[in-house]
Amino acid sequence: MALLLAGLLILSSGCGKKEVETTEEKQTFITVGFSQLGAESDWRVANTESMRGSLTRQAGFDLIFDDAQQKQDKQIMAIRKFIQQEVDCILLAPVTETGWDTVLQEAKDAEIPVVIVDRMVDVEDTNLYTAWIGSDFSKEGEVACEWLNEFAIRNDIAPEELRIVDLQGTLGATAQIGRTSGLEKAAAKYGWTILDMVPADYTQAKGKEVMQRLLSEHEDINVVYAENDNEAIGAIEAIEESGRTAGTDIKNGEILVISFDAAKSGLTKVMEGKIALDVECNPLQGPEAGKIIKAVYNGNEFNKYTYVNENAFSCTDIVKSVSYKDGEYNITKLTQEIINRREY
Ligand code: GYE
Repeated sequence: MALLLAGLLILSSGCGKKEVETTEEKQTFITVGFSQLGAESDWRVANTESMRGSLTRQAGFDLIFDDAQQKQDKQIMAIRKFIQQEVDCILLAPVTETGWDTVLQEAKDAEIPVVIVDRMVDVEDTNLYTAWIGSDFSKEGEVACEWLNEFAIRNDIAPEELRIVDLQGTLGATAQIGRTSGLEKAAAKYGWTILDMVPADYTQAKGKEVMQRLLSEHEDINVVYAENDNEAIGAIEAIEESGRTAGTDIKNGEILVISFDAAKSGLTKVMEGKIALDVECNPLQGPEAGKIIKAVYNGNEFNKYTYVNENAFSCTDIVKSVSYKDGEYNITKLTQEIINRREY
């Protein structure tokens, strides 16, 4: 708990007489140690900003932020430091799922609640964390693939003619596991050809580098399944530099790009027709994190698992909705107005 002593000086003017009145006011803040995994993507930057913008002093929080530069050992070090600092709550956006049992047990022993955001942790005892807020990554993968299946049917493209490369996210991250498995399952179900699956760390630079290599190794690629916008943007650069075009006319040699996140940078490529489908992943988890931390702190009720709302955007209206395991999913035809309203 952090205490702030605020002194207020009221000075009255006139005749050299100075009246000083001091009021002392005690304010209590909930101290939150936030271990953010890195700053690899537009999504991540927006996620950090959302936390910073919600967990403010004005809202009653004292936020200690740590960027782990994509390294799990740095996250573990940060958590240990937060425990030493006796924070009221630890907020963790974990880089990968496994390897958290020991340090989360240490937090539990110190009676510090841990709220997980974005990706998940895979721990033996789910009581090692108090709550989780994030996305349904398997659903995102499934929606993307159902869209691709519908797209192929409506354009008269045989399943085996889809020759796909997967630019994966950071291996072992929940977002990667869900999106990759969505593709693997759909490829097995429909008979698509997966030419290659290569991790590209969710960054634009790696997305480009990996795509350059894949283009030189496989001349018949016609679908890129990029597991985030930054990888997709890098891949499009590589496609264009190789003299090919990103688009939806795969019968005439274009390469169809599917992406995830739907950040402004990705949506701009959708608008240009270079990303065919962008499945939204909502990084604005700050307000919900704030609510849950307050509820935990005050002993009020809260949901252990919270999924954020998400949509999907396409440059074509050939496929407006797809069915997935839990029902029907609407795909929005992107407009400039939607992009303009995008905060990140
Ligand atoms: O899609 C990607 C980021 O875990 C949901 O991580 C997140 C993913 C997001 O780097 O852009």
